[in-house]
Amino acid sequence: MSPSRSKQGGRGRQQWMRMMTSATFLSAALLLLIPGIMSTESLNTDSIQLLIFNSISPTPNMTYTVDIGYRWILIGAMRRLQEICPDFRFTYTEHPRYGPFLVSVNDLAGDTGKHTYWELLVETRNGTTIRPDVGIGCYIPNPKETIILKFTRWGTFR
Ligand code: B12
Repeated sequence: MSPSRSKQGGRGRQQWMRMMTSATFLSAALLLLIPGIMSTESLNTDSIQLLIFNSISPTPNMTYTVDIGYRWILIGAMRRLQEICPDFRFTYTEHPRYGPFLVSVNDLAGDTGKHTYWELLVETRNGTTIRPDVGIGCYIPNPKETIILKFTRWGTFR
């Protein structure tokens, strides 16, 4: 093999190595990007509505729309809404057995002394309104549902 040919062969190998290194870096970068691109949040196109309704004193209703991810629980969607919408606020207490109990919405709080609370209702996709038998920590909204948070009074239970 002549010296010049061996030089060319060396250059070819160098080029090939450079190509391989770039390809490896490109694949690694793609692998890093894919989880971001494929995240539930960016893939989702589903949303729910939240209707805030005061049945005790006449106050304008408020309606919010929030995108939801796959099988988010309601409190998760409410937290998401609170993050992106400064108009929407809520507080809750944590019951040791039942989980989160919704106490206030947009600064209006239920009051045990006055027998007032925020009731959780859901207008389903077929138009019927249900009263879920679980709270905001357990209910999993379906896309396109309207969650109704209704400020109301309770009667006598026991
Ligand atoms: C009375 C009662 C209420 C009253 C409580 C008023 C009060 N301060 O006394 C009111 C009307 C506010 C209420 C509301 C709701 N309730 Co209720 N409630 C009951 C009931 C009938 C008795 C509770 C009780 O007094 N226990 C005796 C005391 C000594 O024990 P306690 O642990 O201290 O009781 C407290 C908790 O039960 C708490 N509480 C009551 N309801 C709920 C619901 C949730 C999700 C949480 C976290 C806490 C909680 O309030 C009680 C008083 O502080 C129970 C059923 C039962 N037989 O137990 C359902 C029950 C606890 N409620 C239930 C539900 C679903 C709700 C609602 C979500 C209904 C709705 N769709 O709006 C809402 C809560 C909405 C919110 N704001 O988060 C479910 C909870 C099931 C679950 N695993 O999530 C139960 C078990 C009834 C059922 N469907 O089977 N409730």
